[in-house]
Amino acid sequence: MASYTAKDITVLEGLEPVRRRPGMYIGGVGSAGLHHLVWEILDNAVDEAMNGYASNITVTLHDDASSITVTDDGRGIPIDKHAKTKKSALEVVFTMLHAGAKFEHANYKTAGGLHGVGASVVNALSKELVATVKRDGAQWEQKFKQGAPVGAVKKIGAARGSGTTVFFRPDATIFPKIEFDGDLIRERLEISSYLHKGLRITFDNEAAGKKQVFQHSEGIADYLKKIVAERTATPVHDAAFALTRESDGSGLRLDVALQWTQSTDEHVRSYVNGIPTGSGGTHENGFRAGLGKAVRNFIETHNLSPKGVTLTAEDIREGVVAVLSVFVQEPQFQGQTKDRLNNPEVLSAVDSQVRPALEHWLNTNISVAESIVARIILAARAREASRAAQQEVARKTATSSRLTLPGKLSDCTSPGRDDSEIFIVEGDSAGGSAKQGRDRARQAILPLRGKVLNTESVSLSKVLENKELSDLVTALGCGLGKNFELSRLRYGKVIILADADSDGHHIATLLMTFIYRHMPQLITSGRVFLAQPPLYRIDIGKDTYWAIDDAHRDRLVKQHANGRGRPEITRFKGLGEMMPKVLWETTLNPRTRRLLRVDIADQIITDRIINELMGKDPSARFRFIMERAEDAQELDV
Ligand code: 0RA
Repeated sequence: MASYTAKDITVLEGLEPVRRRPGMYIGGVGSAGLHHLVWEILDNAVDEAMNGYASNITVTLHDDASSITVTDDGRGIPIDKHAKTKKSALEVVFTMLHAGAKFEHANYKTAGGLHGVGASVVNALSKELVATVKRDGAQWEQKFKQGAPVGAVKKIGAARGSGTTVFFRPDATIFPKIEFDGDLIRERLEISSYLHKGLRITFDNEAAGKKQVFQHSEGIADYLKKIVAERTATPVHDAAFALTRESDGSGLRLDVALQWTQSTDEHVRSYVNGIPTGSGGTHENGFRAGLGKAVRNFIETHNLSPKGVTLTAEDIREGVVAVLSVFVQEPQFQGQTKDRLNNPEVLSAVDSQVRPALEHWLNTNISVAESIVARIILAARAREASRAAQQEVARKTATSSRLTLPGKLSDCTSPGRDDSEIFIVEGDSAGGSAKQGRDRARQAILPLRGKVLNTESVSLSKVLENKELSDLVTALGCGLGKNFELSRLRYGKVIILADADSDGHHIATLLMTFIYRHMPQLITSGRVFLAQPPLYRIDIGKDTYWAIDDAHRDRLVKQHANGRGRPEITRFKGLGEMMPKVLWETTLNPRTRRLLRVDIADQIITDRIINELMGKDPSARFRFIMERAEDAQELDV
């Protein structure tokens, strides 16, 4: 079907079901559901761009942060009358559920999962919606309230060019809280501008008084650059591998950008029809398969296989940073959050595009390819070395457990794991106070001396060479990296106890970074905590109070000092200054202390923030993580 007319629309049903059960259509009426409305309208505009008709999109978040306008310069939604219903196509699009399903089949829909239910759902859930269309020299407008037209479409004047503008204000009788999140919208628009090369997207955030334009001539290759820079990963080669394939026989469109870096993990961001697929799926699997085969073929044909070590698929992909974007005509999503692609045909389609293209690229960039192969062989050797070290530790632990534990660990005496704790303490003198003040049965103390290695951009073998960190790994007993096993963890809680000053914050950050990078399961299983030692002692009359920071101190003084004389305030220089008994009462005793649980709210965001912050002001980094920790704060009594 070359072009569309109103007769192609199949009318299905009205909008009552949407207002009756909004959750069925947008997932819920909370913040995520509210933002679905924006994605719906945006997707329609992006579809128009993706199919080659629009090149500019503007999204305006209005002053009140509770209404949105999306404008595109596409063909404009048709306003001609539908033969059967005698309604304009525009009205049908906005008032009939699923109307639009029959739009040109050869086109791609951005939508997947919950998306794609269209403009009519947004209309149904809006207090007011105004659609404006420019076509054929005129401007047309139709208004709606709670999904029902307020009059027919009418001509409101002459116009040049073409396009569609949709203004909507969500209905407060449906959504308990209507406040759009400018940052969330901005992030989505920015990613869209990378996935749709050249598309110019303007975000006019009136609510924040800020206007931004996103446009990237190199598309996901630009996105890859940004990710590599954010992760402060050192590239193994300068120019990235990039592959763009317009629709093949099966209708698959594919866009890949890929670079090897010195980082020790693999980082793939994948998208299907512009929607992030956080749980991967067949497109990612096809990509990995093609990548692996291309590299193996290259290594074999050039006789580069290493002696004494076998390359695994993980070795080949270590340090890879990649963006994969595919457009599939009928995507099927699965998984709890519907963010995994399930179309089986996509696996072989992506594999068979990536493999020859990458192999060809390697063969035409021989010196680059050789550095990549060297990088891969190094990964394999490091893996072998760390496995050997790990086995050695495991073997010793199995035979004579006490002997192999680090000498400076003061272990707890009770064998029960779940109610035992290990405190990682900065410095020997603090370690001494903690050792005397602790509950010997349940609390172990591991003092760390001096600076912990910044592990952000360091290989696993370097990590294991660092005495402080290898002692920590041995004391925890659960291994790290690919050899991590939570069941071997020797304690129920892992508690970082650092001074309340900026040096202490720095050390705590380095430790958290280490744990996050090399044993993230410790954090995701909720076993890592920050102790909160006091920074001030406040004596007022006969009473003593402890404050963890300046604000806390001021609060306590205000609360307790009136009319009781001058409060006496002592600032601790470090944990080592504190009497063991005081340390017990304020920081160690499970009945009186407060712990902050370290939590990862969002993997990608945390990942990026850690990368961005490492190497800058240490206290700032830590504060952030403290705030994160406080987000998920739990009183641990
Ligand atoms: C189908 C046909 C035509 C335009 C559109 C859909 C269209 C829909 C939206 C939604 C937001 N912006 C849009 N822009 C265009 C026009 C077909 C023709 O003119 O031949």
